[in-house]
Order: sequence, then C-alpha cells, then structure tokens
Amino acid sequence: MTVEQAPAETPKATARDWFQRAVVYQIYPRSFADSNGDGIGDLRGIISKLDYLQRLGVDVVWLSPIYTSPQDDNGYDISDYRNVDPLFGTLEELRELTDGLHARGMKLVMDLVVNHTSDEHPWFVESRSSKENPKRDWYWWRPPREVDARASQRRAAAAAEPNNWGSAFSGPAWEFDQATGEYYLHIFSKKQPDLNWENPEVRAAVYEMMNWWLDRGVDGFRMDVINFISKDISLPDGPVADGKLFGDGSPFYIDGPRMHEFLQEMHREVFASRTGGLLTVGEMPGVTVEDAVLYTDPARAEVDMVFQFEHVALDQEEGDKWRPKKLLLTELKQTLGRWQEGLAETGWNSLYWGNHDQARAVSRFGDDGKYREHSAKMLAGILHLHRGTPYVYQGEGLGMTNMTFGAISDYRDIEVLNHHREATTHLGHTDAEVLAALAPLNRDNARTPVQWDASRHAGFTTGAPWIAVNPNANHINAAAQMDDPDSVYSFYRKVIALRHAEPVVSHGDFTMLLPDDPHVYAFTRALAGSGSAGSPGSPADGTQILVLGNFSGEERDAQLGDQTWHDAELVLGNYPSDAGAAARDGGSAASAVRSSAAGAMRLRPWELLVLRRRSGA
Ligand code: TEU
Ligand code: CA
Repeated sequence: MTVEQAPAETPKATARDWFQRAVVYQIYPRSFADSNGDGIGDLRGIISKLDYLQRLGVDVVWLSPIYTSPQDDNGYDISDYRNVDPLFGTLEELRELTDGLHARGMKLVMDLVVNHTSDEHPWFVESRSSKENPKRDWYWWRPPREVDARASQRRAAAAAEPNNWGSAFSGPAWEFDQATGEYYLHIFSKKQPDLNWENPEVRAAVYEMMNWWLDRGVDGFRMDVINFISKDISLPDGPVADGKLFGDGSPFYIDGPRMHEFLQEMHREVFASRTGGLLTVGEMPGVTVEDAVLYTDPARAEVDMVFQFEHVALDQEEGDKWRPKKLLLTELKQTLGRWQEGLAETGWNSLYWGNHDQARAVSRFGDDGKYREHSAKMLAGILHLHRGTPYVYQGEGLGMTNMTFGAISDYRDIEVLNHHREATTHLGHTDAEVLAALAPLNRDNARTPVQWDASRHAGFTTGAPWIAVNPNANHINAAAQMDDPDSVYSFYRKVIALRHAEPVVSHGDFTMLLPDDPHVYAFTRALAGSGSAGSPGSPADGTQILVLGNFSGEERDAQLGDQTWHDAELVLGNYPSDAGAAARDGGSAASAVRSSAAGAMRLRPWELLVLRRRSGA
C-alpha cells in the first residue's frame, strides 16, 4: 500500500537501492583494537582503524553494543541506553567515530538490544522495588507456582518457577526476587530481564531512545533478537527434549502474535518521518522464510532485512550447538537456495557466514589448515555473490580461524561457562567431554582479538588481552596481508568492489545449479537484457555471472551441461590465472576454465570461479 502512495519521483525501489549495493562490516568492540592498554578494545581503537575499513571498501559499520553495561553478556546487557560504557570511551568519542565514518562515506549502524535490559538498568531497579511501582509491569513478573513433585525430581533446584522454560544460557528462564517474592523472566542471563512489550509505555520509551540516536546521526539499527519481543502472554510450559532439564519456550516467544504490529508501530514512530539512507536489520533466531517475507516486504514498512539462522544450524543435532555434526553441502545449498527463492520477489536477504555468536567461517565451512587462504576466498565469493546484503565479521576478511582453548578457565563467554557448569554438575558429563563438545561452535572462537600484526598480542593491545590472542597471529594478520595482492584481505576488497561495480551482483536474480552435487556450490545471477541499452544500475543490462565453488580439498568436476560458459570471461578466481596451464589443457590462453574430457568444468581444491558474459547485449 505504501508503495502505491509514494510519490512517483521517489519509488520504493530507489530507497532500497543503496543497501542492495552495500556491504556491512561488523565490529565487536571488545576484541577489535585497544587504544589504552587495558586489554579491552575501545572506540579510540576503532577510530584508529578507519582507514583500514575504508580501504576494504565496506559501506556500513555495525557496532556491537558500546552502551553502559555491567558486561555480563559483553554489553548485550544494557544499563543506560543513552551513554557509552567508560570501558569503551565516551559519547564524544562515539561522535568522533560517527563523523570519521561519514567523512569516509561509510554509515554507522548501532546494536539495538530491547528484548531485555540489564538488571542494573534504572527501569528494572524500579520495577523490582515493589509490586506497586509504576514500572512493575515493564518486565514479566509472576508469582511462584505450586511446586510440582515430578519437576523437582528432574533436577536439583526447586521448580516453583512460573513455567518450565530454560534460559538460552542454561538454568531456568526465571529468577526469584526476594524483595517481592516473585519471579522475573529472562530468556538470556538472569542479568538480562525481558522487557514487557505489551506495555505501551515500554514501547514509547524504546522509540524515544531510538529517535534520540538517529537525531545524533547514527544511520540505523541491528535489532537484537527482535522477533522475541512479542510473547504468548499465557506463558505456557514448553516441550522438554530428551536429556534436557528445562522446557523449550521458543514456540511461545519466537515470532509472537503482535510482532508485525510492534515493528510497524516502531516504523511509524521512528523511521517513517525520516529521509532515506537508514538501515534496519532484525536479528531473528527461528524465523521462517514465510515470516521473513512479511518482515521485509517494503510495502508493510517493518524492517529492511532479517538475519535468519537456518544455515548456521545445519552442523548440529537438533539445533543444539553442543552436539556438533558434519555439515552436508547439499543441505547448505538447499537452505540458502530456499531463502534466495523465498525472498526473490518480495523482501531482501542478509548474507553472513559468521558473527560474534558463531564459529569462524573458514574453520566451520572451509579448511583452516592447508587450504585456509583458498577456502576463505572461496567462501567470500560464494556468499557475496548471492542476492542480498553481505556482512563481514571482523577478522573474517583476514581468514582468521577458530581458537583452540585449553581449560574452561580460558573461556570468557557466559554461555560457555554456564553450560559447562550445568553439564558437569547436573547432567553428569565429564569436564573433558564438555570441553570437546563445545570446541567447534562456541562463541569465544570468534571473540579472540583481531590480529593486526605479528607483534606481541597481535598488535591488539599493549596490555594483557581480556581473552587470549590466537597464536596463529604470527602468520595470520592484517600487516602481512594489506599490501599483498594475493591475500585474503585483498580478495575481500575485490569481491566488495565487484558488488559496487556490477549491477548483476546487487540486483540480478539467482538460480541454484547442481543442487545434488555433494562438493560443488554452483549458481548463476542474471539481469535480463532489454532492447534499450541498460545503463549500469538499471534493472536490465543483459549480464549473467556463473559462480562455482569447490567445497572440498580434492579436484572436482562441475557438470553443468552447458558448454557456453567455457569461453566466458573470468571475473574472479582464487588461484593465480595460469595461461600456460590453460593452453596445456587444450583451452585458449584467454580461457580460465579447465575442462574434463567429458566437458565438465574442473575445479581445483577449494577453487572459486566467477565467470561473466554479456548476453542480450
Ligand atoms: O543473540 C541471540 C541468539 O539467538 C544467539 O545467536 C545466541 O548466541 C544464542 O541464542 C546462544 O545460544 C543475540 C546476540 O547476538 C548475542 O550476542 C546475545 O548474547 C543475545 O542476543 C542476547 O542479547
Ligand atoms: Ca581499552
């Protein structure tokens, strides 16, 4: 509806144009760069790296939380939404960072964490002070329920919680508060009480805060677990899976009954009156394609794009990150292909391999040993050439790997520490079992400091880093890569530049090929040609690209059944172009494609090939 009402000179397609061409870079401030030697990254550290970001070519920086916080969940527990934690700097420094980004043509997107606050936020301090407090209803308070004998047998703690939901960080999702004799709900840690979005005062306070930030010049929000804000207000018990201590409440708080209403209200109150160029992305665990279409349909005015989680759940049993299993490429293609298809006509995708909650991309989807550089580049090419807005997590553009931690005392993440305690004390697992199970997918893998150079602590800090630096910083680091044209960093520059230069990358449609091939990821992108010569950026320019990625350490043949691609122009690859070898294999010196006797395209280990042709021109 909104689309039709928009004045003809500003069609909605143009408003979305900029972020369809954009690449977002995520900074996890604690681990990015430390300026004052306290071992924790900070705003001044980020300011010192602005030229690095500009050279990479990214358009937007998403900053994980820097607000005042007790740091129970590294800043995702906020006690003052309108200030910067002294750990990270000051509001003035944030202003300097914003200006520095803007001066370099980049935007700043802030993390918006409003499903919950810190228990030290003044709103919660008031709310817990008495049952009569005007802010009592700003959170989810419930009286104890009759103790269920069967429930208390299942686990050590008395089960008087209002329902059986478990917290995402182990233990129950309810905390008893002595002062008033009631429990409050916390889907995450007990220091992250859930806000009650049913209360219109809560919503108004959040919108006012968002407007305050936009007035200060920020360019949008990444909205933390935003599809958890509408809950089934009857808060029913959830199913208890085998081997679990608690029920799964997610059916009652994911994509709840008032989600679309809340996001539309937020849009009206915060974004509708503003001129374009802002970015909104909803982090939405458990979101389905069908819901994502509704969330991101521009005509519905909710959010620009969402983060979905399906492709990062494929390498675990029943979505349990502590029970890792081998990833099947066919399933990865099936999942990402379904998201491409689902949002092809309406809505828009976010594209990511990793972030501060996920294992390192090259360790998880590639090969972080012998073929680390090849596979890191291949993964970049595959992801960025999908239709959607790509996100680069800090260190990913250097091919940084998972960390090998030793004892549980080496870990810092509350999720890991709580899980280890629960599994060893209540579930009877040994320390060694738990450590082995959590190694591949724990969040601290991606939270080790960015590796800037080969010096002590990787140039991240002059002090003692808050979490160990990966010892492979001696050879995997920015200093070694920035001036090397064949580095992972230089490859990211190329793939980002390709999106900016080539409309088929930002706007073309997507077709998955070879869905059943267990090793080769293959797809085409196309912009239909038209009689009138399409200018760059016009929806019709007749360009097609073919993208092939070998997800294995062996040579593989991609049998496309279409010889016409063999002579197409090589736009991007992750092996040095070797004209001699091409000639030896019977190709022309100009042809980049190695062919098998049967006419398939032959890919070397972890090879990426991006071919282009301008048909219809
Ligand atoms: O994450 C929400 C989320 O669902 C995760 O990916 C989270 O890591 C997982 O549930 C744990 O198993 C967001 C933030 O990105 C994360 O860092 C926060 O810890 C969380 O919300 C709470 O704010
Ligand atoms: Ca610091």
